[in-house]
Amino acid sequence: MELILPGSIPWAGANKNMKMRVIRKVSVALALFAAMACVPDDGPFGVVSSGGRYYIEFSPSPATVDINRLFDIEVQIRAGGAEGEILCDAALKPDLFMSSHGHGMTVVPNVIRREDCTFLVRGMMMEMPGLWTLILDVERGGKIERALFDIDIWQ
Ligand SMILES: [Cu+2]
Repeated sequence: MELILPGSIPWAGANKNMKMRVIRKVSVALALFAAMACVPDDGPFGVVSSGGRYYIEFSPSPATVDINRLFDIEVQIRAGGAEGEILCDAALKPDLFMSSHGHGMTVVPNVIRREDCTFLVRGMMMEMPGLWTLILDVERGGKIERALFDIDIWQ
């Protein structure tokens, strides 16, 4: 399986509830500025995948994610860009990783594909405050493309 690794990551959005913020790696200031410019509070947060073929977006549920508490995400995989059609022949593999500590989650989430080809990922968890990376790998046609979202979570 060929894995296409990500290049630059477009900024996804910002969560104004001050519990969790999805940020761009390069500029928190830009994220805060964009938040003032009426970016949706709880997502969806979207990026173009590493190979450029997909637009992958997610929304957390509940919108306010707490440390050490299970939450779900809804994921849509679109062809091309944010206005592209939702793909029904792609597989999703989600993960959460805390790179500064070198560990992931202590739980294994359950990936459910719905009839409308969106995904419900049940049972994700961030066990501690800090910077996490949400990894959404999309497998389609023998290739994997990756979307990364930095998530800063605090108490
Ligand atoms: Cu950690």
